[in-house]
Amino acid sequence: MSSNPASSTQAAPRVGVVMGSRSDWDTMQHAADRLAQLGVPHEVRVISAHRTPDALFDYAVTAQARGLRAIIAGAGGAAHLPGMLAAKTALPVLGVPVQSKALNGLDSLLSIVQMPAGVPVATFAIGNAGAANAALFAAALLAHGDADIAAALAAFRARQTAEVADHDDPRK
Ligand code: RP5
Repeated sequence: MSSNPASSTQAAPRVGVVMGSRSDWDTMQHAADRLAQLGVPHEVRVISAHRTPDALFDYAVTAQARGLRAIIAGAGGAAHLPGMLAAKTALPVLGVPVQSKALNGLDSLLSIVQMPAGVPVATFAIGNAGAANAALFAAALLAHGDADIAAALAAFRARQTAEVADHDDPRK
């Protein structure tokens, strides 16, 4: 497995990044970008729980056999995509509430986080931060069995720490 970001969408995908609409891409690109930076092979798809339910079921039931190890699912409003994926796969599903226009994403958050016991969805923050953190979490899941991803994750954390220390005077 290479940690070269350029190879992260060419190797067999280990993480699926799915979203309910193309309109979610502005948010979900933060997950895909972070996976690419960490060299995590991934794929990106638009799949809607409401508009393409059969495609959702097919994606979920074939995901593990295709080699995916986690699914990051973003949706907004009545955000059923992460929960329905979790209902049809044993893979970890990482839910990203997309910020909706009507309710600023509180609807998305509650739709994703309030799963019934027995069908878990790991739920992240609303919007860009949630998408980026879902990618970091997926990388952490994979890092246990992949030294390259573990090293990329450690390097990212070290850079992040150094950037804060290097700019610790907010007036400069
Ligand atoms: C959800 O409805 C999608 O995840 C999106 O956040 C929201 C609005 O979708 P569009 O009407 O922009 O396609 O299913």
